[in-house]
Amino acid sequence: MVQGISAFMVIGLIVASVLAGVGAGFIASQNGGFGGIGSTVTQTGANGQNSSSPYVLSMVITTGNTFNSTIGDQPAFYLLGPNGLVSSADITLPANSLIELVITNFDNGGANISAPQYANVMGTTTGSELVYNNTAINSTEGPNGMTLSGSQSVTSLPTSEITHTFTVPGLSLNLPMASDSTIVAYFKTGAAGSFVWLCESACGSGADGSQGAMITPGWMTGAITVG
Ligand SMILES: [Cu+2]
Repeated sequence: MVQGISAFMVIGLIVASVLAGVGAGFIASQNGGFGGIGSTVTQTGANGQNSSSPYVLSMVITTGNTFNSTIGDQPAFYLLGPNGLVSSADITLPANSLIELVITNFDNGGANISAPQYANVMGTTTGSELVYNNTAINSTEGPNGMTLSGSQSVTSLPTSEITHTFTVPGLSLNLPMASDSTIVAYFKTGAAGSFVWLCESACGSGADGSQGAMITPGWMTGAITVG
């Protein structure tokens, strides 16, 4: 009986520790940091009203993914879930919600964007995106370059620095990604619906780079279900 009570108390301590950890994540998220993975935390504010932290969508762009024996390696977007990387072919987001999108890009190759507008950050709540650890931009720093200290808020990127974009035309969202960098951006979903996400930087195969990964769900395009 005594042992049973002890075990119960240990479980209680573990639960309390987890809750404390979630609280810390909420604070970091409000400061523009990394809040967690696919989590929504509801807190009660000082005014007694509930407020929610963003729903966090974490993505990773890797290289060295074998597309097939003819084309070879292609870059790909993945979702970062609780058990590791999973396909980005189908993304689900809550409706009418603030989304914190974190994309970590391990690709250092450049690719031409399909139109100049895709160098601009579009559709975020702040009109900007935060860029972290962009070694490529640091190395080409000049009169129009950027000096990064922790992170920098940008409204566009030099076209020569862009390796991929995360673009959702139906949400008017465009997030340019520079080499070897992480971005954090915030946007809001509206009513339930189905959307397409894609990359507007010609990083695929074929003569103009628009084939292969560029047109294959789970690589450089996919579906977003808001609901
Ligand atoms: Cu791409």
